[in-house]
Amino acid sequence: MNEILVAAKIISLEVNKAGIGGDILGLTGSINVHGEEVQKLDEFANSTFVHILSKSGTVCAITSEEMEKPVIIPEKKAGKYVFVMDPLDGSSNIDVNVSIGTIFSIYRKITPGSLVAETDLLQKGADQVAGGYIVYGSSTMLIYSSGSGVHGFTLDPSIGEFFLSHPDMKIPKQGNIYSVNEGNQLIWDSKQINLINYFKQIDERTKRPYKARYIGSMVSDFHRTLLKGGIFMYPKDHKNPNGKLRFAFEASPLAFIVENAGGSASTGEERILDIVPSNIHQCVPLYIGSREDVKTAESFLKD
Ligand code: FDP
Repeated sequence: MNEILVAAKIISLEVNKAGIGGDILGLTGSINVHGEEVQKLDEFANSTFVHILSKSGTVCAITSEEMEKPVIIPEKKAGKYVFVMDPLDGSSNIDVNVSIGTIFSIYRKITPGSLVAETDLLQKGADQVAGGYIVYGSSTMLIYSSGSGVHGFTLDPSIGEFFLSHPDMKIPKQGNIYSVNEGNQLIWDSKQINLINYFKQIDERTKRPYKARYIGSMVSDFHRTLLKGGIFMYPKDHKNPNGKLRFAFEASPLAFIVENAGGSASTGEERILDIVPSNIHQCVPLYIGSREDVKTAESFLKD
């Protein structure tokens, strides 16, 4: 956790001065494994985490949304954990001064011996040792869980330390906000359209109509959902039959957080944390947030 905090402070500083002092905004010119243009800050965040963690003696492998293949740490410096990250989520918001973040998961190496096997890298979401995220927003916050409660820490930039500001966070049982890229409506199936229409209907008892909020940085949309309740969705559509969000780097760590805060996360048909991915870059549809709202989504989406 200490190594993660050091990386977070370095990235936070860089994000806060983006636009001045150096050439850090904009594209690198390369395309990542998901076919997305890589921003300079994506690359900076990725290499900062890899650099710090690979020398920490605590991890044996690092997988990242920005790297096609895992980094395997040489045996001499390897530890017993696998670190999984989306180093800078919400890339399309970097250049417009909107909150972005880092999402991470930590798994224990499960195979004996020094070799890192595929089964170490492709573990069930529920087997995380810890999951969390850092949001670089109006303040920089770390939210994490190691399986007993969710705790939030805010960076005091004047002394460079994180302080416990949000102990034992709980998500409201039901919210009144839905969060989804509604521009995709014409490529959704009818179940998804019916679900959104349900949230828009008027019914005082169930707090409808819900408000619509969509930042387009999952980490920021999720942070609001955790604090205020409601549901964040990235459904499957005709363009992305498995959704757009990555299981290991985005869905699973946030599912771990939300469940530990009393909420739930589902593909619409199954619990996210029950999934064992078949490759490190696998995508899943995602419905995450207040328990009652995710239940409502599932009732529309299950056959
Ligand atoms: P981005 O492409 O900007 O990196 O995972 C990627 C992500 O952002 C999420 O942070 C965000 O919720 C989603 O994609 C936004 O996708 P759309 O632009 O398709 O809505």
